[in-house]
Amino acid sequence: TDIISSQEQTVVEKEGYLLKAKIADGGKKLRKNWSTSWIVLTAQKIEFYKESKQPALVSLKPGYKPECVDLCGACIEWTTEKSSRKNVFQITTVSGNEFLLQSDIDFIILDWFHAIKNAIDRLPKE
Ligand code: I3P
Repeated sequence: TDIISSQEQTVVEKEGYLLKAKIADGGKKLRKNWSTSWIVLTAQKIEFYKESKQPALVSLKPGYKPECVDLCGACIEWTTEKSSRKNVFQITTVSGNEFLLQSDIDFIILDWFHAIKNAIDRLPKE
């Protein structure tokens, strides 16, 4: 079904650290800058938190907002062309934001790929 309850929207499906590089914002190319990010996946979105040994505390700081990625209509695909690193996939949002995510550890990046792909596939396309 297309109807996602408000409870489902806030349930964390997966969270953990990955390397992240944002390579486009609203269709405009950005200089690639890899950094470790704490990533939180819920039914409709991904939140990227700045690296911290205590991500939960960072998120409690007044005014701190993670970068939020709307997965509705987004695309996810493996890429070997956009990085010299192994195990890289790209998420492209409807708004033209592009993110690369990477882990050297095969099962970690595979789990993330499938979790995000499943979330996208469950959502309405726009
Ligand atoms: C970039 C940096 C990135 C690299 C990128 C370089 O240089 O070394 O790590 O991407 O390659 O341009 P700078 O720090 O000077 O911006 P990968 O690690 O993903 O290969 P690219 O230009 O081929 O994307």
